[in-house]
Amino acid sequence: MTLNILGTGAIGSAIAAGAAKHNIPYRVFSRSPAAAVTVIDQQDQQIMLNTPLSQPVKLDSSDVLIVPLKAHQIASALQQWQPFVCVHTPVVLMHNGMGGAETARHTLPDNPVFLATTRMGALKHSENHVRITGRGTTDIGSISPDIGPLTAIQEQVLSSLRHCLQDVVWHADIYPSLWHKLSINAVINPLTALNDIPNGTLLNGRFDSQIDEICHETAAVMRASGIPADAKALVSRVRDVAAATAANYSSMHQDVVHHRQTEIDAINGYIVLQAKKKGIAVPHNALLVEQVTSLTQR
Ligand code: KPL
Repeated sequence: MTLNILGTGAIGSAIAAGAAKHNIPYRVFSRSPAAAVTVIDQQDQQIMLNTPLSQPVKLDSSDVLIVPLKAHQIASALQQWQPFVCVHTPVVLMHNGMGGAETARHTLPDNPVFLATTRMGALKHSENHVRITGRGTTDIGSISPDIGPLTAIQEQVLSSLRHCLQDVVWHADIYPSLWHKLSINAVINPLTALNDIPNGTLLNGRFDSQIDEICHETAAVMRASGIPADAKALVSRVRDVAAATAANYSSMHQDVVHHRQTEIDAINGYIVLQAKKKGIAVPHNALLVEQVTSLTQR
């Protein structure tokens, strides 16, 4: 199976490096002309990736399209690729927040689509340098929860990703994992961006009541969406991730610093949207959306 990886971001480059190390065929695509990325792995080994291609190529069922882009980039990427994939080409979406599944259902209604979330650490230091900073599990599952054994295509996608990312877990229903990642991002990302702080500073006591309130709202929306959730457990996971990534700046913090569009609509915005559908009040999440949006419109 040939991996076709969109973009030269940290996670996509880490997947490509795994493919290069295990002699799995792969291509990297970048819309704008880009130099080859060098990935430094945890053993300090340097892996020079293939030079990105700037135009899509025709894909068939022996290819997989991997889309580790931001949620707001997915619609235009899938529209660009739609004429180039066949209905059997599997597509893997990996992004913070939610919304990609709906976009894929609309643009590629007949393709096998998978949703994944990873806890692997990878940082892009410069335009063409990525460092893998930590191992972490990648969770993956189909866009519609499965019943029964894995299909051949699911086995192939899982096996290709396992070669590249090692610790990959298949879920018959991926949505609880996606919601749990969302609930962590919904706290750490906006609070670090708004306060211009690294993740660990969220543990200094000053943010405790805000963290509790955001998690209470998110847990209520999760339960109303059929995902078991307990606010106290969410708070404790948020604190664990903030402690484990204490020195890091969140991706939303970095987006704000570099004047890039943030993922606020796919993270807290998604919670607000689902809350509205279920008639749940989520004033803290709504305020975060407003504040981060106005921060980036200045
Ligand atoms: O996923 C992250 C992000 O920055 O987007 C966390 C888990 C918050 C780590 O920084």
